[in-house]
Amino acid sequence: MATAHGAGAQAGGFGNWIAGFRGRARSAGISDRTFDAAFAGAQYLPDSIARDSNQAEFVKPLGDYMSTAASDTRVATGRGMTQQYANLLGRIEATYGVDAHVVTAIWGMESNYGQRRGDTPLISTLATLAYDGRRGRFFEEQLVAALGILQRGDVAPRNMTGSWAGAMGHTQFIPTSYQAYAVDFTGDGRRDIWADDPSDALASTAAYLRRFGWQQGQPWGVEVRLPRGFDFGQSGRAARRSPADWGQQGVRGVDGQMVPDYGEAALITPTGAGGPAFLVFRNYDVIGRYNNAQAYIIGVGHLGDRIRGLAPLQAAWPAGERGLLRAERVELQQRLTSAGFSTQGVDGRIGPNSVAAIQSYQRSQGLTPDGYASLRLLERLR
Ligand SMILES: [Ca+2]
Repeated sequence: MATAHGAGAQAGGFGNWIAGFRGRARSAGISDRTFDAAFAGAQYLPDSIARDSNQAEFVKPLGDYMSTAASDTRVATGRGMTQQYANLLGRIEATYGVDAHVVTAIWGMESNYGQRRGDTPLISTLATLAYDGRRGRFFEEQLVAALGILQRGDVAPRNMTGSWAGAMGHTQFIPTSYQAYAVDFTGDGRRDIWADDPSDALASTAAYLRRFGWQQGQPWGVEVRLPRGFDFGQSGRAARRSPADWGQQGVRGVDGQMVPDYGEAALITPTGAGGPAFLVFRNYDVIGRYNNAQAYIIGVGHLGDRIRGLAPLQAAWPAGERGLLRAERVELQQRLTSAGFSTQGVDGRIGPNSVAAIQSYQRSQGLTPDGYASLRLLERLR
């Protein structure tokens, strides 16, 4: 680990690492000419390492996350963008069959509509993280992809910038995703996701969602109301039924009507019985291919809905309650198992067995069996 080295030793080690990496890049088809142009002026960036190491696990309360993700300002700016770029977004929607408000929402989440595309030199960032980071292999793969992008001539080395973690452009593609999915929508032969003009970046995002099965006109999810005495054992991302089946269980839209048949849906309650409930459709999983964190998917989906003109959520998120850290999830599993509610293993991941164990425990305590691994539940078990 570099933390044991002095700064000078680090710089020297970095130079040696680049020299060794040249051979591996060559084997991956990168010419010396591309390599030299890319690494001219490349620097070790201690900030990237510090930020990567300090990415301490912090689980923001979902309500706090959502109030930023779909803040009034971000909604208003997004609506402005759909007007300013109505023509472009309309053509992208017609080409890829992905709803324009969802593309706009990803743009808002990833770079605040292009305002924060990242201005760190990408090759320096990726080389630093490949040399010195805790995920060296991953970043070396990204670095090779980035050199491939330069070799193809999509962007000049000086314009290839990104975030401290190597995500690039308006919608923050990592180099391997760019290589696989980015498109040239302007027709100039270059897939330019870095320029002020967001055309290629937004089209690339639509192409990506289409590739993973986006169904035009299908919502990501709809907020629902659950009937009194609802059996939470049916909830969870894996259990899919038709909206009509859910309707028979008493599940209704917040308008009191049956949820229209957009396809099979799972019922999720991200903060347990004490917060919003949603029926989520296939498009929920498609957004998850961008970033599979539940908060992110709901954030994008809801921001898109607000941009489209739909109302805020009706149910309130529970205030101030954060999610469990990994060590706490492990402890929860251990305590449930010792109390006679086996989670069938202790891995820190709250899967179906853990949910079932939580529900059994909740029933035994006369609590609503929503299976939600909350801090309060852990405290009760301590
Ligand atoms: Ca282009």
